[in-house]
Amino acid sequence: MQFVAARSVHWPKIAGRLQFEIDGQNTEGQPVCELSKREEVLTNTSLRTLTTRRDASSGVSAMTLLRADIERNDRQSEDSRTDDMAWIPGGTFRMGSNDHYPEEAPVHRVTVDGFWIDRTPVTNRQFKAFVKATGHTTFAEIVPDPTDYPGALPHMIYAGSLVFEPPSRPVNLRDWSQWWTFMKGADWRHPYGPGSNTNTSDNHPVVHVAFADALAYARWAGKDLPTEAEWEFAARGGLDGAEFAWGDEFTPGGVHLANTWQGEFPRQNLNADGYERISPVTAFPPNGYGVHDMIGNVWEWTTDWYSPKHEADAAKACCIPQNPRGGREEGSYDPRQPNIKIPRKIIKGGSHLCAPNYCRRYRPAARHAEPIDTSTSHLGFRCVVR
Ligand SMILES: [Cu+2]
Repeated sequence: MQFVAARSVHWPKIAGRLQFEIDGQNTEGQPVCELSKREEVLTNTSLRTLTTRRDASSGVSAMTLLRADIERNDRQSEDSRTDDMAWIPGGTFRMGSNDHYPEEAPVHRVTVDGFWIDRTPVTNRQFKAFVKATGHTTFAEIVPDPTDYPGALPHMIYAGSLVFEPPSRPVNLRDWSQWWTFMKGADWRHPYGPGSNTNTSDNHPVVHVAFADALAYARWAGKDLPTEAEWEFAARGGLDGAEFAWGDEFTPGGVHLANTWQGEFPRQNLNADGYERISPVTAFPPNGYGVHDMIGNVWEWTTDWYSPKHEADAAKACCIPQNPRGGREEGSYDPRQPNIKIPRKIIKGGSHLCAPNYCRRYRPAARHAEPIDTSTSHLGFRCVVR
């Protein structure tokens, strides 16, 4: 699989107009980009407004509230990694959910060994250190070779990444191209396009990273990316079978415990959680394992190939899958676009764009498919050590 060739997914002229049915459910992160007519870049003024708002320190009371309840794990002081990584003890848990989207079902038991996981998504500061040390160029920064895209019009060939921009008019919720723009010059250093930069957001999760970029970082750091089962086990924070990473109520006592979208997505952003866009990685309280931001803020890459549903629960305890690693690559292609063979990984956790009226994926069981060549303004990652 050539990553560069895979990128043709961004050029709809090749495959014809990339129309597809969303079989009864909306998915905010529809990965395939239809090139937008709008190529305007955010102005400095609007960026300043955004920056001011998202750095406003709210959610503090929520942190204080929950911190008291956090069960600290025993091994924290035993290893130098504990400053930035948490030990996840491993065990057997109920993975998935029968109560939401079909791809999360059925609930089935899975066993994972213990592992370390980053306490937060990888930040801009951390990614900057990686790029400085290795000279790594991310996928979004590479101008495609036109010969890889027969049929693509020259003006459509440019380096860029998918950026969320709220539409100015009412839109059809089934047409995600109304709020996603394949923006020229958008990359991890310029999360909202060329006019933006990450200088003011060192502590925000890095975004606009394709799967290969995340993996390259992990290797450099002597780590790996989590499997879906590991990720979900860690996100549950020891609350087996709970709806959310913090229990069964979305906003206990009216307090937001993750950066999601309040209001009618994608036009009305009520900002009740204190953040209009991405938030600093520790803005919200950690879960029971002392891990921040598993839910909301940005989606996170896992190593597993996507499968449209989970396997059935094992009939006997002896047959519970141990450290499962997902489906087969061939099974991960998007059936709605049979002529595009881009394998897709599972991403987890939902993002700041998940809204009750649109996409309720701010839960540990939720999952979504993302083509390996695709980067966006709401997708990052974190690492594990086994
Ligand atoms: Cu969502």
